[in-house]
Parts: sequence; C-alpha cells; structure tokens
Amino acid sequence: MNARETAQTSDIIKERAKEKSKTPNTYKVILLNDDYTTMEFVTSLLEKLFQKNPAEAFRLMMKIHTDGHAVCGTYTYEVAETKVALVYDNAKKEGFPLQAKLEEG
Ligand code: TYC
Repeated sequence: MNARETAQTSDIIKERAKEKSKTPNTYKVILLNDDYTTMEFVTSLLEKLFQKNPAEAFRLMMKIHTDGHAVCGTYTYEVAETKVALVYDNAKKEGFPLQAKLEEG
C-alpha cells in the first residue's frame, strides 16, 4: 500500500469504530404489571434479582403497579436476557403470570 492508500484505510477503520461505538450496547429489563402476581413476590424478586434494597424494591413494585411497567435495571444483552429468564423461572415456580421484556438503550 502506498502512503495515500494507508491513510485512506486508516480513515475507514476510524469511521467503522465510530459507527460501532454508536450502536446501543445496553438493554433495559422492564417488568410489567398484572392482576394476579402478588406485591410481596414482585418486591422480593426485585431484591433478589435486581439488587434493590427493601425500600427501593417496594417503591419500584408500586411504580409498576400504578404505571403498568418500570425499568428495573440496565445491563449488557447477555445479563439482561438472563435476568428475564430468571424472572420467568421464579414466577413459573409460584404459578404467577409475571411478564418481563427487554428494551434497547
Ligand atoms: N398488580 C399486582 C397486584 O395488585 C402487583 C404487581 C406489581 C404485579 C408489579 C406485577 O410487575 C408487577 N397484586
């Protein structure tokens, strides 16, 4: 490669790195309200899976209850997916229809 080509290649590489850094690499885990899951269960799940203290967990559970949903934490894709799977595992064990979803960003 001549000097000009080397400079062009380096510009292209820098441009690609910039594009990459713009892609969202965090995911929000959102819990949804329903009429059957108990407040106690959601509060304890927020403590156990989302590392909330008892007061934060209760406040967040009430936000989901009144607003219909709330962000419970922001993680890498892999961690966020695992949290959602654990929400479903725990809810299923107790027979609750609790739902969780991921949102980019
Ligand atoms: N709405 C439920 C009740 O009144 C409580 C609840 C809160 C359920 C949050 C789900 O994600 C939830 N028992």
